[in-house]
Amino acid sequence: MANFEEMSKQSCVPLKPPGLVLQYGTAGFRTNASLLEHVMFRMGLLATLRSKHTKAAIGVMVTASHNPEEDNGVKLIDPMGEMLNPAWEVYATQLANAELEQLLPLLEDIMKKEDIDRNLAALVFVGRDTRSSSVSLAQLVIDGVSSVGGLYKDYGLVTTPQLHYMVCCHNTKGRYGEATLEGYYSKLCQAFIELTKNTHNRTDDQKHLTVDGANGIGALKLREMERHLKKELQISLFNEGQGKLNYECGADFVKVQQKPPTGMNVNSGERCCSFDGDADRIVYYYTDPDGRFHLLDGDKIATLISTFLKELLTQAGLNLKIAVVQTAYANGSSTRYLQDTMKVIVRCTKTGVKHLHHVAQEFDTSVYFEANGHGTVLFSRAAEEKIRQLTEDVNTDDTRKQAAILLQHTINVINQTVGDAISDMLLIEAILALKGMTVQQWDAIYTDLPNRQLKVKVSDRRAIETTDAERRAVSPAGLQEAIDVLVAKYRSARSFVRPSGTEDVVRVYAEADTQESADSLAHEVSLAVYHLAGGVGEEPKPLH
Ligand code: NG1
Ligand code: ZN
Repeated sequence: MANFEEMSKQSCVPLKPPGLVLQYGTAGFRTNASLLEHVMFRMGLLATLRSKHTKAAIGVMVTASHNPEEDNGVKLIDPMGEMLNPAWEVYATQLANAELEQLLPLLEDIMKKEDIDRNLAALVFVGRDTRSSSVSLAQLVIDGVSSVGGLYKDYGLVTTPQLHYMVCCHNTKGRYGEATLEGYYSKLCQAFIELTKNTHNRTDDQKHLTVDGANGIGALKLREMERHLKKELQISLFNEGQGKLNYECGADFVKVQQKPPTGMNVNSGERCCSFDGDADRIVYYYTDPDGRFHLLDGDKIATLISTFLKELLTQAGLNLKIAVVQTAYANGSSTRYLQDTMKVIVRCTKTGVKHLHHVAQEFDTSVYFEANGHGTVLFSRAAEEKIRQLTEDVNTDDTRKQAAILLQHTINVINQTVGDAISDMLLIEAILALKGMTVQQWDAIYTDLPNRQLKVKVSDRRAIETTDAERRAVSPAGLQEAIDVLVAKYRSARSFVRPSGTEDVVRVYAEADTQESADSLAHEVSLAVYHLAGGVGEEPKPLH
């Protein structure tokens, strides 16, 4: 720790703004970029300790995803490319909030508790998004790593899922792929080309996709990847960075506003998609000849992918359990379709991909998606092995073998470490090509229940506590009863409230048989929250 002690004496260590308290939440630390210098340095320190503890490379990604350009944030990535272990989130919060003189004792304390050998080597992979603040903030992460003698590899501009991928590749000694951008592009694109190779008569229309890059890193990386696609996918890219990051564009804007992004030509009937600011979310959409907007969100994506996988597993004659993992925000129609028509296992978890990822790991094959478009597919080791064996089995018939080969390519096109807009896009495009399906046909698999999301400001959002995967409120007293009474007034209705993990608000979700009912229910529930959970500011106003 010699260097660190030197640095703190020389006051090179960025100071914590007085009184600032931050929490390592579902998306790591996230706030205005000007408040994050000390956090970055300290996450460099923590990543170094984590690397020594796990004897593996650890990732640190500097991004605030879909939040405004003025914000920034940081997330740590564990050895297999997964989110940071929850026990270490506690250390992250302690380090971020410690006063300077507490830092060294705190590091000593972590090393003691976790039995870390300080003489071990450490390696930290650093990546950043396109925010103007990200260059200097990523440098502070590196300074933190170096101050305690850790080694680092600076990947510069990468999407969040690309950094997760690099960490996994490195720590599996290349079994997952090569830990370079070239390695990432060639693995995913080769799998895409193999998947689409035998699709007949694909027209130029079917090969064409309009993409909204949210003016962020995803746009840059798509451009880099383009030549690997060998014209099998022809992309018209908009919002490449000439406009402001996430401003009136990107997956979050499109999902929440339920309208197309600005800065993009949306021609009637054409298949379009939007990435978010760090390219770990994707949503699809099109407009019909009447100018009506149709959104295909994470639930529609999960349905398309799980249908495809179930068909292939059946054709391959493989007896592997398939599950879809959702959150309370999943549209009720999607859950019903998956359970009743598709007959797959459906599980509901708390909001936040780490919860979905965790439950997904229980099954042979699982598709997990948040309605906002963050999600991926996981295959257990045993499932991957069975598929691989079948591709090599000389005694099996052609149908089974062909299905196994397609499953193999599907595994390779997917980024199993985390939701990945680029990888999800390639998988969706391949499925549509293989099925000869239009975006309209995909949309018609089931009809979404009209829904509405609102936010309510309260004095302390922790007043709301929930249970049953956030679908029921247990406090404050009387709130759930009030919601039950309101829901009973509408047809096919459902509503729940929960404190946001990333904003200082309570989120309200409602769905019902018509948009008017959904809007009105959401409003009535907002009022109940306002009155029973300490609302501040003006009383929520009706939408119409
Ligand atoms: P919060 O603010 O806790 O609702 C939001 C999203 C999550 C997740 C996180 C992390 C909704 C309703 N919530 O969380 O799904 O993506 O941000 O970015 O979309
Ligand atoms: Zn994101």
